[in-house]
Amino acid sequence: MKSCITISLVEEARGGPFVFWDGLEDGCQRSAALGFDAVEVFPPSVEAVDKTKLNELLDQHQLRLAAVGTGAGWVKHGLTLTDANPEKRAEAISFVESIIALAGSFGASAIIGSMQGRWDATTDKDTALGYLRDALSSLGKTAAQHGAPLIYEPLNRYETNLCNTMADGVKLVTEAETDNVVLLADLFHMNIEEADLASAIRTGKDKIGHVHFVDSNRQPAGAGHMDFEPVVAALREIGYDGYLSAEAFPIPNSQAAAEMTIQTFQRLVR
Ligand code: LER
Ligand code: MN
Repeated sequence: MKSCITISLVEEARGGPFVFWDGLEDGCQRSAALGFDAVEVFPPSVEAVDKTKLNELLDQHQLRLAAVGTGAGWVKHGLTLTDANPEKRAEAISFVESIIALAGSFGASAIIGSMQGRWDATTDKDTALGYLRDALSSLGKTAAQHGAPLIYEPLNRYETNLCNTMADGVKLVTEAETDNVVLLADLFHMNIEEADLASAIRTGKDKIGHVHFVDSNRQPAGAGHMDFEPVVAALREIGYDGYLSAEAFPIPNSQAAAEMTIQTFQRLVR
């Protein structure tokens, strides 16, 4: 398993659960200094990312780009893949496609989390899940053309009412018309929704393609009451060899959160 840490470039999301907030240069430099293997970037749009500069930074610091988040599609542009309006759904698809192309050029995956949206009075649950399944089918195939899996993230009940658990996620990605969609096991969401995190990981099995590594209170791993040993043991048991990516609040600050994360990672994994 490899270490990874998040860098948010979305001003509107300030206060959210990302570790670094002060640009790609600062985030890459600090991550590399602590020995992280990779970074996960949360951009406002593809236009906001200077690809040449990012390439140089990754090269210079010997870092990989693990994944690129699409959450700004929702936070900044109000788009979801389950919007009742077909034009908005199409816009949401093209936003994600642009992120898939950006991520793919670095051999990285795009992540669909909050862009999944929710069902409501205008769109019932089956209809919304149908939209989501169709979107994952189409976007998963697009991601395959860019040489990387598409990552889909079940979220806790306060963020979506579509898919809250690993079991829900397995059902959804298994129904998609492609096997190129994998699941993101975010330990914070799982701590709210799952009866047992280790058995949920066993349920996700070979479908799990990314992990958000964070404590029970969404603070850096080591700052809450998460029992990480059985979680890591279950990840080993299923043969997971992807990233443990720190998606956590920068508490008490970005640098200290990154330091705590890498210490916990080394204690558990190395
Ligand atoms: C949202 O809560 C989350 O966990 C992110 O990874 C997805 O946007
Ligand atoms: Mn997450």
